[in-house]
Amino acid sequence: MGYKIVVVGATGNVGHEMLNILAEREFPVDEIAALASRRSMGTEVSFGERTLKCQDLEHFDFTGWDIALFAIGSDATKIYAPKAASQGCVVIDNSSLYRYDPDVPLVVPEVNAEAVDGYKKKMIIANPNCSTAQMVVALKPLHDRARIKRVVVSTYQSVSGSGKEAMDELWNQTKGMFVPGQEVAPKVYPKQIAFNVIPHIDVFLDDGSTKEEWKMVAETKKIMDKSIKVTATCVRVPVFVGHAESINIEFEDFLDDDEARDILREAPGIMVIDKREDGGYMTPVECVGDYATFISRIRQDSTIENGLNIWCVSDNLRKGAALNAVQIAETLGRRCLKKG
Ligand code: 2RA
Repeated sequence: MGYKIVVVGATGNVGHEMLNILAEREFPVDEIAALASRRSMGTEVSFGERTLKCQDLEHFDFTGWDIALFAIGSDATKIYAPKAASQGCVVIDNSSLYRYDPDVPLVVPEVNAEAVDGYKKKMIIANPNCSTAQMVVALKPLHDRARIKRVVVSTYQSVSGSGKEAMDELWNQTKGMFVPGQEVAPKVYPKQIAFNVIPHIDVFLDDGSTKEEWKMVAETKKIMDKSIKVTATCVRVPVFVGHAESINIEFEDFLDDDEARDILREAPGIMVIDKREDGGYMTPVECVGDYATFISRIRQDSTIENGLNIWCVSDNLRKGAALNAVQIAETLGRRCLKKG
């Protein structure tokens, strides 16, 4: 006895990955529906060996469906998530719309799986921002051992985080650099992304930070511990898939790098690739398609009493979005929606 699953936004980067991962992990699916906007109605998407034809989200009735994985923008989510919830279908939402709602659990199963138990309040569970998800997976085991006081993180975020149009812009802009007359002006991004880095993701806030940076602060506090101080600088880089992060951590208690490495090696969802030699670390192009959050460059920060530096890399479409959403569904099934 399995679940009736809906994937909303099935034609986008994350929606595609949700279908792939549901199939890869053999999630117990009795029935599955792929939904998209009216203009994408009829579009075929893969679910393992099967091909699904996208149905129209606007007229879909969620009654009798168990879980809906949402991978659409906040504006559309605002319309359809409450509709699905009111029809008895639990929504796992990848947009930022509900992440900061005190009545909606914000969940990374390796960190706060028990939070899914609170789904009944709104029948909605929120998926964190991609840059937050990989970071809290890395921080949680270290926090449990030596209590984190402060985190300083710089991110190197791939263009797939902005969607397919951004990936096309990077590709065409890069090609255009070498073919006279085929230059491609910035459109998705305010400046050239090819052979460049852009210290600006999402909108600017009054204090000079960006909303992407604010998300990492607010979400880390909600998922892990509101006492942790976080400051972030989020940067877009000319990489197609895979986010990387340089994370500086200050603890309450001393934690040496060898012990930290041992702790991380045993922690859920983490793969440590950390040798002090050429190539002894993970890079974004190598993480694509993997489930793991990779940790490298583990070393003491001797400029403060209890400091550590780490390098963290993960597939932003997987652990950063689709995989985490499917893991939430798995956790929800185990803890709250037992079948059969
Ligand atoms: C980005 N985190 O990388 C944002 C949304 N996926 O663009």
